[in-house]
Amino acid sequence: MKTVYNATHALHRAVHEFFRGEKVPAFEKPERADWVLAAIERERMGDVIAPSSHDDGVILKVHSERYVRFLRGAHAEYTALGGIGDAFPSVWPIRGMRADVEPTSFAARMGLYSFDAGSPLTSGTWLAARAGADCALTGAALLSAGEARAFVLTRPPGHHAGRDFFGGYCFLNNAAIAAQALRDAGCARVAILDVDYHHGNGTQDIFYERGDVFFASVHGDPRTEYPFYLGHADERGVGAGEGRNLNLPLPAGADSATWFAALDTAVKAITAFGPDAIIVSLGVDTFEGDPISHFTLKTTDYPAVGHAISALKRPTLFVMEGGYAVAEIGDNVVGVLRGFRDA
Ligand code: Q9C
Ligand code: ZN
Repeated sequence: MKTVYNATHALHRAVHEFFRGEKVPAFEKPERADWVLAAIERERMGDVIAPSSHDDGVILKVHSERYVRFLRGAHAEYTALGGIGDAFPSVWPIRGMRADVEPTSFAARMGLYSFDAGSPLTSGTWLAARAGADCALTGAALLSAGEARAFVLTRPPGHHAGRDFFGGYCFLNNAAIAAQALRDAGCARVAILDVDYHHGNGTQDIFYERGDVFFASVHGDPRTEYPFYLGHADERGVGAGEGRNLNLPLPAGADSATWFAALDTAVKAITAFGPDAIIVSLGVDTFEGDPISHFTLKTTDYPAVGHAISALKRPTLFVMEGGYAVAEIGDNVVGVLRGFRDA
């Protein structure tokens, strides 16, 4: 299985985030990808390749033009205004306020295009995220060229980024970009299976009204878990997308058997949809030792995740999302990929 690796990921290196009233070292850090790459090489999972360059065409089908324009120049704009270090939003257009008028103020645009204050925007965020989109597009091209599987190893992650907002450490939605590329390359139906601990609200947002991309997610119940305001079981899609969105929220603390039963439900629903290709939003923050999440999977459980996904019997692109237990992240990710490959 080839790995498309974003070698420029470390350009995105947030210093702090806010946690329980304190500034703490950012959880989403470069070491995450370094450790996954080390495990890929140690376990001889296959060639590690660089992405090829793609224009913005597919990106602009899943993200709005004004959002992409903002993101590309945001940190330089912040610095020119005297901003120091990483940029954070501080004001948001909540219900009843105007999101259609793009303000001139930089602070106001930071809030317009984000939904939390936990995703520092750094000097290298755009370059790293844009290279990640190239990795997603390269991964999709591998599947279109006949590969049965591939892995996109990038950060920052993507599944919380919606059509015109960032948050949850995510800026460009790599899984959504890959799904759109596969559609454009001739797949009539694509399914996205999101196994990250957190609901993939951005991916759901992008495809909620579309019938051609099925989104299924197993995640912590948003009543208590981030991203809180989306991910409930009654969100089933609208219009052409009706019935094409499946949320399987589980209580924080859910055990492995419960989690695997939900995964099985998602796999059955995707099988019924009949996709031509699968994108897996692969977060391993379901791990028992994850510092910000509350499921209880063990390292020895991860091969069974890959095995369960292989039952879909479709070309499959794994895209790196969350997972913050750095010492174990490599074994957990490679476990999934090995379980899939050896099925
Ligand atoms: N300060 C992904 O896993 N903050 N994003 C949680 C810790 C948001 C996670 C509280 C977590 C986002 C891709
Ligand atoms: Zn997550």
